[in-house]
Amino acid sequence: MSKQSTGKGGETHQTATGDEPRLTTNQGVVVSDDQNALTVGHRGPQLLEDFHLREKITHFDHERIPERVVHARGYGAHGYFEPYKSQADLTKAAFLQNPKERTPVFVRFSTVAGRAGSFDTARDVRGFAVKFYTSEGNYDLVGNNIPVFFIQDAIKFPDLIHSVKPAPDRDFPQAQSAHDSFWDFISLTPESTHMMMWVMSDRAIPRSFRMMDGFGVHTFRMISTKGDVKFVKFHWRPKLGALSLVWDEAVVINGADPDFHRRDLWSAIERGDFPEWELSVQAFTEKEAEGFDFDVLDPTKIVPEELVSLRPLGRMVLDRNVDNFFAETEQVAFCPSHVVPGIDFSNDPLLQGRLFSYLDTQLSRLGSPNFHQIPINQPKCPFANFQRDGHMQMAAQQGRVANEPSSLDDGGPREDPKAGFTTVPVREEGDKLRVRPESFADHYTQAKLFYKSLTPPEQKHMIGGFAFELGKCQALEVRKRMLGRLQLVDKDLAAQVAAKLGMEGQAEKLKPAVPVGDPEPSPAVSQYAGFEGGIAGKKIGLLTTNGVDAKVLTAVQKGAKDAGAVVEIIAPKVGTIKTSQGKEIEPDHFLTGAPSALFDCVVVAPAEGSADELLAMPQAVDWVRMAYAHLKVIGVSEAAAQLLDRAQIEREAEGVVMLGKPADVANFYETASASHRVWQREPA
Ligand code: HDD
Repeated sequence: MSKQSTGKGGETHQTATGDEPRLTTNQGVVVSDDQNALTVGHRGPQLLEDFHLREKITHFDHERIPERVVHARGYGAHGYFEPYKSQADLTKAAFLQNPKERTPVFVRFSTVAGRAGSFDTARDVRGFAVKFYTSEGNYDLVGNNIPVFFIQDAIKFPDLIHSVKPAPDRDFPQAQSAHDSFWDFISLTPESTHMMMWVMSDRAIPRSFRMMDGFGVHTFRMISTKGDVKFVKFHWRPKLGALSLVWDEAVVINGADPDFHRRDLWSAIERGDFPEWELSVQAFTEKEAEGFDFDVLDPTKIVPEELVSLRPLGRMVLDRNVDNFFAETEQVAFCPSHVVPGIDFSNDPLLQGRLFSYLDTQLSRLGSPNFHQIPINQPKCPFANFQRDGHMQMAAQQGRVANEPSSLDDGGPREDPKAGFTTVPVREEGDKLRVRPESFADHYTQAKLFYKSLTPPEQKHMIGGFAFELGKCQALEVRKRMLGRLQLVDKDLAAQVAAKLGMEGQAEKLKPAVPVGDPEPSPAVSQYAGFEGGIAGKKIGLLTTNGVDAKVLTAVQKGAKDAGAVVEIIAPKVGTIKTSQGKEIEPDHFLTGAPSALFDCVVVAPAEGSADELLAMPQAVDWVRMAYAHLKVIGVSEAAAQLLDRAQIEREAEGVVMLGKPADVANFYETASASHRVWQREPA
């Protein structure tokens, strides 16, 4: 028996009413039926002449472009930069002159190793790339959240990245460095030692993009309006402070919300809580640099802030989410070679290699030398030259002349020696050589400086980081070599990592190329040494049940609002609940969908008499237990005290605040503000 279809797309058919634009092909032809392909009869073969079907499917087939070879997973937002005052004595860059002039920016944060579909809270360096659309052309400051790098010469970049990426035969592990080829490469590359201290520290598991430092890493140059030249190092510092997750929390979040960081940034901007950073530089002369006991051209070195202090230049605010992720965040093309008059490069060999690599990568990724015409990449100032044609040329340039000099077309663009970009005329001479400067040879002194400058909890986390990663590295000789490197940094650090690996006394004996110094600590590199308190930008999870005490709820919400934080409500089940005063509220989460790892501090306050409902749920006990293990401040109403008992947490434990009455909520906030986490609770 033959079946008959309606031929009209059934219930999904939504035809135009006249108010909305009509659905058309890319040629503008109105489509009459977008539900069914053109067939012969009701159940017959499809026809090649169905141009709408072919156009639609062909476009779909080509929707993906090659993802970035590194920094594939990222998230971006728009905003602005404004200088505090004119910085003319340091740089003539137009965007740093007028405090009344806002320069639009686009920022993309990223992880390095994972693919575009990997997860957000992997242990990894974070990219921090800023495009300033200045009145003198686009300036890209393409940095990271860590101020040093793994290697000193760009020629090693492909090896570094191949070592961290999934093994080519089996295509795992994904988005992580805890595996043999990475640690083998690192242990054979002593210059990476300083960077590895940072990557094994809390810096590699940031709490939020909004709570991350950024660094230009290399030494650049700035040129003042008078022509004076200085070396500079760029620093971004977040208003909310540079804060991190604890490792186990990061692991849980990867499963519970792989989009944790992008959701966090997007939501903050949507609710009008605009993240902000201060841009500073360390500025010093070439002469001063000669006096430092490290080479400022070596990207594995910081300039300690005790040596050259930060000079604040201005602030950046991110206040607008993208309209379209692909068009903007995916297609944005950053190149360290995009500089403006007043900013110039140094001879850092890593930077010099990058100046080539990024333009090349954009050509392959975006498929055309016209990638600057994509709206997100276009300068917002006028731009004109005689470059023509190429794939996806969007401009229809006019006139018969496409060259200069030319006497046939007087109106064409011409160079301007006064306003144009000029390179600092640095004198260079020497033999052509493939060498590593001897001034780059000290790989351990600054690694030691970093370790010495951390607070005890931070040191403990780093030891845990090394032990975890090396524990995943199966090659014994690699572990021994790495322990040998750590011994050169700090004997106690090496011993503690070795103890965790059960490898006491097995470190390989290694000799540094030059004697290791004994540096003074630099508290500025610690995230928590100077913690000033507060919970602005953080998230409080309130676990409750139907009938929640309206007074407690209001007190928790008010406390959060006053502190610039937000509260999310978690109920045992999906669906609306009522407060004790009968008001209906829509919880943000249901319990199994929102482990406490997603929140910075938690409150457990079930409705009067409904603690049993939570007690009956193992997830609720886990929720509290996990919050405790992740060193979070926990507020507990009397009704929920039994949950603490069930989770084997003492009521008097550090960071546990009993909420006998709504007024105790103030105490909860005071405790939560005092310290980023309850470090005293960490196991010895
Ligand atoms: Fe890189 C992307 C940062 C060294 C080659 N890099 C990329 C991004 C950031 C950085 C933030 C993502 C930009 C975006 O969001 O689109 N890279 C750094 C920093 C480095 C560094 C701070 C050292 C100080 N990179 C580096 C070297 C090379 C590259 C030495 C090559 C020789 N990087 C690339 C690239 C990428 C890239 C392959 C991939 C996608 C892209 O450029 O646009 O060209």
